[in-house]
Amino acid sequence: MHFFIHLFFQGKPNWQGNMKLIDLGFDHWFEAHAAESRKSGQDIARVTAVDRGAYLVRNECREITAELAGKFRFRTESSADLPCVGDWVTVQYHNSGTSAIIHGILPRKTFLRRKCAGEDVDFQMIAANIDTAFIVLSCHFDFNLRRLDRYLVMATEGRVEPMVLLTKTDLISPDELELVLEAIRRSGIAARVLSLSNMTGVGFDEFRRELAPGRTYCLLGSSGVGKTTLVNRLIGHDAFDTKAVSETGEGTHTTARRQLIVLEQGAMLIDTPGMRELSLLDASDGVDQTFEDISDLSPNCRYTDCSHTQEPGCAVLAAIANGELNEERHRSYVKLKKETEYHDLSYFEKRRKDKAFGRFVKSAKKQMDQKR
Ligand SMILES: Nc1nc2c(ncn2[C@@H]2O[C@H](COP(=O)(O)OP(=O)(O)OP(=O)(O)O)[C@@H](O)[C@H]2O)c(=O)[nH]1
Ligand SMILES: [Mg+2]
Ligand SMILES: [Zn+2]
Repeated sequence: MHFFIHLFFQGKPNWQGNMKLIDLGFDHWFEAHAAESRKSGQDIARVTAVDRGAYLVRNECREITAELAGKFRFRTESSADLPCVGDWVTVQYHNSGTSAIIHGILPRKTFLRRKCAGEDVDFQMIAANIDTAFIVLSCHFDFNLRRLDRYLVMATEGRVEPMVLLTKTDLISPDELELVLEAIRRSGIAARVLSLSNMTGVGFDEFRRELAPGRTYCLLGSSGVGKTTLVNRLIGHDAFDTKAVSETGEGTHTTARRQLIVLEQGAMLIDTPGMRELSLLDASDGVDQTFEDISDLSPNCRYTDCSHTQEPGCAVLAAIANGELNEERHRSYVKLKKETEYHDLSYFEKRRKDKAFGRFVKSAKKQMDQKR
């Protein structure tokens, strides 16, 4: 319960009073899908926070606590089947509208998800129904093009527009910043890039102008890059905790949970805890779309199933040889493609086995019933 009191308090500065669902991002697309999902007596709300099975949802007039209906316990095969921050859900209100039961999740227009950390091969939902994801990198300690590729794939796979946001520009010289921007351009990354300093405020207004009313944004990136500092700057005071980091940015984790806030000018923003690892699952298409320069070449390869690693007549390898394609970028592509395909195999194999086991249990039960 403490968690919620905390959130209510933090939510106050952005309190908007009466809103419409459309102000929270509920557009025609969701409206059309709600017609199919909503049963009579149910309302629509948006999930603003999740904490170990407890939820906060927001509707036209307030933010309230919510619980999952019992059926979720039996009908979830993957954690991706549970509501996450940003989801639109069907709810039933109780206690004169001060609490809710979540009955269903509306289809997700876009999503951000990764493979959960560790051995387990399952999805971890990061957020749903995000319009633009800011991939936040500190140009001081954290800048790494290969890591950026991963985030770009995650966003692209989930149909979220990615934008790169370089922070802490006060810690490097303008020339060094120019080199960083140049490296991004040379690497073939097509996403837009913004840079700013939370300390001096340079670049902040340009960033703020990107945030449009009724749209939902998400801040992604390693711990310590300044995501929450940026949120506080937008709100205008220190509503959320931030913490100083070591030179390498390691060993810190200040933000503990994902949370959707509504900014004064009407944009919605989700801050997320820094990610230590970002592994991909079911993201093969996202890899191809992110590395469009490489997938555009592949029709010219001799073999249709060319992996672009060693095959004779490979147009991609030819482009590297004649300097048209960045070799590092190609290496990143091959690595990410292999990684997602490897995880996909074990994920779908496990699902297949689970299904087969389910069928076995069912038929065994039937036989027992018949014997009785
Ligand atoms: N010099 C400099 N320091 C910054 C800037 N932005 C943030 N910081 C500092 O970086 C530290 C980490 O900032 P946070 O906002 O907590 O980082 P975060 O990305 O939210 O980290 P997690 O919540 O752990 O994911 C704090 O000490 C901030 O004051 C910046 O633009 N320049
Ligand atoms: Mg934070
Ligand atoms: Zn090829």
